[in-house]
Amino acid sequence: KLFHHTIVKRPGTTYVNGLTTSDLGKPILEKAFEQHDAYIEALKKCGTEVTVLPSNDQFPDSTFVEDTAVLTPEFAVISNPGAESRNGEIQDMEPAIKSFYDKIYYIKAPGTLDGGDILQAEDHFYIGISERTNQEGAEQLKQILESENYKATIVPLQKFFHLKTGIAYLGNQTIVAAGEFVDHPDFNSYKKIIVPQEEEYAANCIQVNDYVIIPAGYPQTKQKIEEAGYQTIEVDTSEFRKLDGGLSCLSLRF
Ligand code: CIR
Repeated sequence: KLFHHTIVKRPGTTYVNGLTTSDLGKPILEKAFEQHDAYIEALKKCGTEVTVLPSNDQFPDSTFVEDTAVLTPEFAVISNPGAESRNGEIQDMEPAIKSFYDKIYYIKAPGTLDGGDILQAEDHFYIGISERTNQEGAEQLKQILESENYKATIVPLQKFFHLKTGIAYLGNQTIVAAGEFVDHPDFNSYKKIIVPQEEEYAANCIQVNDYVIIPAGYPQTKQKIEEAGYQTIEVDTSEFRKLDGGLSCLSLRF
């Protein structure tokens, strides 16, 4: 699979007021800006053309663009974010997505869905049911995907925030799995790179063309991914982690 484009959105000055369940403290804004710059550089190094959208201070969490859409080579699905304070983010994203896609579907209320709950492994999508994505939203997406000849499996989450908080797909039938996904029956047919519990955050990594971008500071996971034959790029995401954000959340890749 080849990714040509990525979309990111600058964090704004209200970023520090975003939603979080972690107790890691307030993000340091300057550092978040620097880390975001480095993230963009990594996406460029992977060979993608990066569209950088301006920040919008009305939405503190809007740098986490992944939650606003599900993109495939053929069509886009605009999500319906499950957090009240984030729902309006889709209005900013729509024009950007329309500039790349003619065919656009929408998740509609009462269905809610965050893109962070959607994992694509070749032609098979996994749709997590979480605090943000409800059964109705998951079923709407499943129907859209099946009507476009993709496969879709709905996966209720036990503990993870989003599906992709605990799992990534690296191509070659290989997944990176942590916590509840290590022995999850839905993922048993894949080759697994297992993330040790103390490095759980590193399960949210992204394969972009010839590289796997991983968060900095998780040496065991880095080593395992390299031993599996991948080249890695480390990006420090400490200030995004403070708001429950991982590497995947910061971009849309297509
Ligand atoms: C939120 O609570 O919505 C943001 N602070 C973090 C979103 C992270 N997104 C993701 O995992 N896809």
